[in-house]
Amino acid sequence: MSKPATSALDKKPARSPERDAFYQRLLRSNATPLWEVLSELVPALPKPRCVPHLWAYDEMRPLLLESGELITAQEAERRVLILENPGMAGSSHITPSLYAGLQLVLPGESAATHRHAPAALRFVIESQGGYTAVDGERTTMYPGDFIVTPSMTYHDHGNPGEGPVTWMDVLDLHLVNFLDAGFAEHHPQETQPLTRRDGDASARYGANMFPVDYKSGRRATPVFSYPYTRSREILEHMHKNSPLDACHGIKMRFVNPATGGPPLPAIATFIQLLPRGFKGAAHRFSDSTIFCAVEGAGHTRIGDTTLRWKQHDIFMAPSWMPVSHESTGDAVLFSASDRPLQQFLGIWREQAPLPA
Ligand code: 1HN
Repeated sequence: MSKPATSALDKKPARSPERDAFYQRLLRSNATPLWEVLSELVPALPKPRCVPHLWAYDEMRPLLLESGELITAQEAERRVLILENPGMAGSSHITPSLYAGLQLVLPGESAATHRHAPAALRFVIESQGGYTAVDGERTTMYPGDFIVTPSMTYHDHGNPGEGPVTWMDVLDLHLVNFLDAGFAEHHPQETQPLTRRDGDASARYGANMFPVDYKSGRRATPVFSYPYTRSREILEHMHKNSPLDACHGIKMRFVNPATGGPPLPAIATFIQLLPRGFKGAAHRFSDSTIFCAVEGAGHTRIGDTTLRWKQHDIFMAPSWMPVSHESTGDAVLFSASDRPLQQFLGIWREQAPLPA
């Protein structure tokens, strides 16, 4: 009988007292046999430690508000509840590469200006007049807005409005720390001076025109904010004027208008409409993904787990597990993953739809 064309690298050689004694001696020379660890180092398929999980906003919001009674934004630097994947408890991971948290800024509060090597995105959940300032420009936050803070840009937040301001933060800090390339510092002023007026970046770079002398010095998008009013309008337009994708419904990718690539070098972001009664086909992808329900309700099957979500819930799907979405009413999902990094490395994979 001939061997199959491919076979997994998961066979381990037998152990013996002589071999074990040799392995022990190797350790003293800071060496170890590859054949004992090969299958873990080079798995035949992804073996995610992360598990599918959902954080219900109904459960998280009271906890977030409770944190607001215990600590000020000022004392905390950032008042955030980290969303920890139960499969990677204690490590501040929501996916193998990404960190996510829920941040609260109460009326009258501000969070001091700082900058750091990790890039961040905010996905706004509640805001009546909250703002984030990036590189000398303030952006007012509205629910559903997607806002970026590129690596090493000074940023601060504030809430001069009425109710609490909350959003989801996603940062690529684990990638930065893995590379031992983390740097961070405060701005000399708690609130950075404003050098451009609200809307400047969007006027300069977000209108299908660029200043003629624009030089792209960095890979991150020069547009800080992707307002939900616009993305929702586009989803509606696409829904009326193009067929639904069997897996994704109507799904759009946010872009850096200077490159056509992702808004941040290592993080891709998407927004998708699952029209009322949508029953999506199963598919899988190698980028573990964070989802946030912007509108509506539905459920997502991830492997053997069914996660029921409604507006403002956050959930994650680990690498390569079959995913299928269903919506009850019209629903909108925002999502984020390390896809650009995997694509840069040439390792990103997708099967969409999965063969039945
Ligand atoms: C950070 O700077 C923010 O600026 C939020 O709002 C979360 C988590 C880790 C490190 C820096 C922010 C963060 C963070």
